[in-house]
Amino acid sequence: MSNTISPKSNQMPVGSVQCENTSLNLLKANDFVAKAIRERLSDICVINICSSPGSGKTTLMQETGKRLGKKINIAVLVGDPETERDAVRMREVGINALQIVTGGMCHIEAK
Ligand SMILES: Nc1nc2c(ncn2[C@@H]2O[C@H](COP(=O)(O)OP(=O)(O)OP(=O)(O)O)[C@@H](O)[C@H]2O)c(=O)[nH]1
Ligand SMILES: [Mg+2]
Repeated sequence: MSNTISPKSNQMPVGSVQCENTSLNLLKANDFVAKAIRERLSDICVINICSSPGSGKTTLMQETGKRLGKKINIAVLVGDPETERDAVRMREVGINALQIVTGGMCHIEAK
């Protein structure tokens, strides 16, 4: 975070230490929830696919579904800032998919 202040601002600079602590607390809370989820899913193979927008994640899952869908149970949780389009694309090849629409957020937290 920048420490620069606009000439017209009467705000104090934002200290980097405070920001780091805030981030750490948020991450700790996320880790706590994530651990509980991992324990509940301990008998399931869970794979996190994360990459740049448009890099082929949904296509990869569609092709995986076509090739392995009849041999193993596949379910997908898909996150997107808007729309259900990716879940629809996966359902089209027979994958059970649930879309998490974040409403603008570009990441998904454990809860
Ligand atoms: N040439 C080529 N195109 C690909 C490949 N994989 C995906 N595409 C194309 O790249 C575009 C984006 O693919 P998606 O699977 O929608 O990418 P995504 O990562 O799910 O995109 P977002 O959900 O928007 O982040 C589509 O037009 C795909 O057809 C590939 O291996 N080769
Ligand atoms: Mg996609």
